[in-house]
Amino acid sequence: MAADPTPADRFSFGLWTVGWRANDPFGEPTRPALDPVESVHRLAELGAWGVSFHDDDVIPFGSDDTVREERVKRFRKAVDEAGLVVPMATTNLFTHPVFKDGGFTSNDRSVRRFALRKVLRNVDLAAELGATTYVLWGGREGSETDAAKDVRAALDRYREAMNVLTQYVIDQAYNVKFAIEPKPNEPRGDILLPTIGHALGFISTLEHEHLVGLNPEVGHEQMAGLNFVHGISQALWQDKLFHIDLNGQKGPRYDQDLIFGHGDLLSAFFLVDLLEQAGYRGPRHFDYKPLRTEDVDGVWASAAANMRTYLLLKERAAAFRADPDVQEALRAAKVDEILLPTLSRRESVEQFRTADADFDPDSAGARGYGFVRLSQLALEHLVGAR
Ligand SMILES: [Mn+2]
Repeated sequence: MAADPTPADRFSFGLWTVGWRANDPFGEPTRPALDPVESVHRLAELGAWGVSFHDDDVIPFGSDDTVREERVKRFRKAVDEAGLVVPMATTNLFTHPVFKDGGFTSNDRSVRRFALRKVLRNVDLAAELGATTYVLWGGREGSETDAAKDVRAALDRYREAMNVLTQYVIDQAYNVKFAIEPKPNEPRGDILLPTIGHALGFISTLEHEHLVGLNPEVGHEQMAGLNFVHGISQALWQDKLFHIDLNGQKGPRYDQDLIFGHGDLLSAFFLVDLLEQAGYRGPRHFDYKPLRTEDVDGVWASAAANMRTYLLLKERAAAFRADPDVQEALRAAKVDEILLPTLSRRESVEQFRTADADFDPDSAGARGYGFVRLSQLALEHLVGAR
């Protein structure tokens, strides 16, 4: 069975995940606040490699410079002592009431200016702590009523913010790239840049688009009923998978933030298979919430479960790929034939149009592809039946 996690696996956690006190819209917190210093040490002991943070996770909103410096120093010392890295940082533009109509796209210009300054300040801290990815989750960028938001103008303002931020990291010579995290809804009724596809389209309009990619989250795409493996495939195909948020979700409903694999397990299997096959080198970042029913011991059990599930799926996916029966089934299903260009090299369109005179659509239409056999082989490897 899978080995224990090590820093070589590049597992990272947000401070806000294990630190979530399990307050939900209907209930109070069920757990005490965790000291970020303790979280850092516990995550390192469990085999994690990195820790990420929102500005407000480390420095309480509204802190003066003295408190800010003291908190940053304390966090940095813990990270160094624990031997962790800080691969990613992000900004909280959603908790304080000032952001109730968004940060970058609030109708109120003074709020937009405040939000952008808050991000710039934390980008400085991210660079100082060595983070190379800066995530932007615009959870409050959106609306509940289409009467209230000029979406075309809001996208102009979103783009303006991204252009300012990318120009800033260029001017400061920071080794920082931005990763947009799409989500369809929650907390806003409808969030701007709701899916991987919307975000990719938006990024293509930016001044410094090479500095902006994606941080897709399993549950966010699945909330929209979309295939996460397909979305990640396209992000990889466009060299835009800068970071990834792993968790679990059971279809289109509220954002469940379950442990990775504890939602759509078959999709998680194919996701790990894809990331490993594609040679994705970024962090395997868990953005989940320990169940509200758990005590602090349960928090650490859930952190360990995320990493163990990934490693088990990685082992199962490798066994699937190595199985001669699978390799034969892949060939029979012509899975590798899609690698061949549809037109031959130097085949002109004129030649092409008159080629294949003997092709019989009826017999091609009658042939089975054998995808069921492949799918069942994958399932059998996943459950350990092979
Ligand atoms: Mn996330």
